[in-house]
Amino acid sequence: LVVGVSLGLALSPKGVKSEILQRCETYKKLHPEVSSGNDCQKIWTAFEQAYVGRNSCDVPVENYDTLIRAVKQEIQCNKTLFWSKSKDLAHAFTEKRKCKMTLEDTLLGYMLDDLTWCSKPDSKETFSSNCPGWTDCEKNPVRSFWVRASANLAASTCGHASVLLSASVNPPYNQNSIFSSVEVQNLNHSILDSMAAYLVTDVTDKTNCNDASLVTLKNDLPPNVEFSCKEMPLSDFQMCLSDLDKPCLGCH
Ligand code: DVN
Repeated sequence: LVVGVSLGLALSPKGVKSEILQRCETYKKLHPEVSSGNDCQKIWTAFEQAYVGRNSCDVPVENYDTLIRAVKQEIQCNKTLFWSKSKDLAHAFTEKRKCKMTLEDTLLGYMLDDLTWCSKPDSKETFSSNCPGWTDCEKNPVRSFWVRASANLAASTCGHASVLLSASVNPPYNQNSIFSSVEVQNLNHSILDSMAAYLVTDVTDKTNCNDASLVTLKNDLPPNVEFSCKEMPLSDFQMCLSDLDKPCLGCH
C-alpha cells in the first residue's frame, strides 16, 4: 500500500515558499553577476502579492508587474532562445551551451519553472495542489505569470534572437502559443535585428521551412526584423549536445 504518493512537484503550503527561496539562492550562487541586485525575500514578497487572497481564476497578468520590477537581470543581446513545443530540447541545449538562454535560464524563470501555485479569497496562504490547470480558466496565477514573464523577456530581447520549433507538431508555429501571442507580439524592433527559426525535424517528419505557419511567423514579426528558417535534423541537434566544438544555432 502506498500512502500519500506525491505527484511530481506538488509541494506543501510551506513548500512553495521554501522551494522558490532556495532556487533563488541557488541561482545567485551560480550567477554571481545577479547576486548583489536581487534580494530573494523581497522577490518572494513581490511574487506573493500578485495572487495571495485572490480567487485563483482572477489573477490578471498585470498583477505580476511588481515582481517583474523586483527582479534585476540584464538580458544579454544575441542570447535569447525562444521555444514552442520544444521545451526539453531547448533546455538540453542551453544546459550544454551557455551562448543561448531560455526564459527558464533567467532568475525569474528558474525560480518558477514547473511549479504550480494559487491562493483563495481571504487567505494568506499559497497552495500547490487543487489549483486551476493551464486551460481551466484564463486568469489563473500560473498562466498569468508565464504570460507576464514571457512578455518581459521578449521586450528585452536585443540583437539576434532564435526560436526552436518542432516539425513533429502541426503547425510548428501556432498563433495560439505563448511564443506567438505573447513573445512575438512584444518584440521591440528598435533593439531587435533578426530572428532565426530552427525547425527540428525527426526522420519521419514531412514539415519543412516552406510550411505556411513559418510564413505567418515571418509576417508576424515587427517590421525590419530579418527572418530566417533552418531545418535541423534531430540527429544534428543531438550532435550539438555531445560535440561542443560543433557550431550550432549560431553558437561557436
Ligand atoms: O519561448 C517559450 C518560453 O519563453 C515561454 O514562456 O513561452 C514560450 C513557450 O510557450 P508556448 O509557445 O506556448 O509553448 P508550448 O510548448 O505550447 O507551452 C509551453 C508551456 O506552457 C508548456 O510546457 C506548459 O507548461 P508546463 O505544464 O510544462 O509547466 C504550458 N502550457 C502551454 N499550453 C498548455 C500548457 N500546459 C497545460 N495545458 C496547455 N494547454
